[in-house]
Amino acid sequence: MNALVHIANQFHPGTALAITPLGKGLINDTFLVTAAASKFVLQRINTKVFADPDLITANLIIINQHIKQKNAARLQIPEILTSAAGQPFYRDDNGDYWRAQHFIDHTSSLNTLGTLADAEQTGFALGHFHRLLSDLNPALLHDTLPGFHITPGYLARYHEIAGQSQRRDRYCAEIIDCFGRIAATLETAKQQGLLPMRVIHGDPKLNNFLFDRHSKTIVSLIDLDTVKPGLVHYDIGDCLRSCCRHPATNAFDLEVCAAILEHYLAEAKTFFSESEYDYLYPAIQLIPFELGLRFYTDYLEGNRYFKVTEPEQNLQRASRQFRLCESITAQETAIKALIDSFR
Ligand code: ADP
Ligand code: GN1
Ligand code: MG
Repeated sequence: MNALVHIANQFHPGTALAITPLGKGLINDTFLVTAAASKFVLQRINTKVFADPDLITANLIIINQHIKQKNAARLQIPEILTSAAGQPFYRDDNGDYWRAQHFIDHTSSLNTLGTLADAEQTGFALGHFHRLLSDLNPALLHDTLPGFHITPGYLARYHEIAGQSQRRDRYCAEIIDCFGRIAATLETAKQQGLLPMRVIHGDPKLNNFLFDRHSKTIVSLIDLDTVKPGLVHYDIGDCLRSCCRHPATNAFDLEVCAAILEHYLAEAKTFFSESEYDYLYPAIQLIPFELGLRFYTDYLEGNRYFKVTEPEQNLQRASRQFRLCESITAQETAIKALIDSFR
């Protein structure tokens, strides 16, 4: 605790009253610091995952400036705090990289959707985020996590590890054998010039949207470490897989999907191309498969990437994503019809 107070003091000297863990992140460590007159968010960036956190900070500064100059922006992103040494980060004696951000007060993040109105808000907010950044040249941003969302890369890694690991789960192995054929769908379309590189969030799962407690509207999108050039399809697939999975059955909820997509596309239609519509279904199917593959490979490797509280947790997480992918596949015709109704 003393070490944390010392670190918090680098951003807000002398006044930390309480420091409590925040969120359920699987990569970084996040804390809420309560000071006498304000609150702020303190995060230790996992440098085993993000090898060069300075790149994250540089991207955040660029997108913050870009969004700020828009008159009609309906989303804010948290401001980065400067340390006593005048830097947007602090390196502690262990070499750990810490950063601090303004706390956006009177907001909540949801782990499961409450109402369809929440789903509509989520679709709108992701579409608005993409729209606000649609005129920012993605080449200006750094690649903070090379290989992120490149499914063929995860599949190749899985095959490498599966050959060496003592562990094996029959269901997961069969799903990967069956769905491995879809792994390259988005990357091939990208290489063929069918899908353009844009500025993406990278991790727009439900609990990274902040809802205003009173109006129930989304006021901010947070957890911006993976903002970088990429396909908006990674984001759409990731948002839908996190919002549409029924927690008990792992079934894909078409009604929630409809609410999100309708409101996403109402924003995104200003920049969306025909082939971007064509690849919506493949993305919705691919991203849960990809996440299942990432969780399962990490389980085989001994849980080195995603935090776990017990050794089989990444296996359970993988199974849930694979069940979701199966449910999406079973509803392919209905999902495609829904997408066509929005063109
Ligand atoms: P993690 O990588 O741990 O998911 P996040 O940046 O998503 O890190 O933060 C975890 C949680 O902390 C969020 O889900 C949200 O509830 C809260 N939070 C993070 N940053 C802010 C902020 N700037 N303002 C208000 N709440 C925040
Ligand atoms: C990781 O740490 P968190 O929960 O924000 C992961 C995402 C996964 C998510 C699954 C950089 O994000 O890709 O979708 O876990 N982030 C990274 O819960 O790998
Ligand atoms: Mg988060």
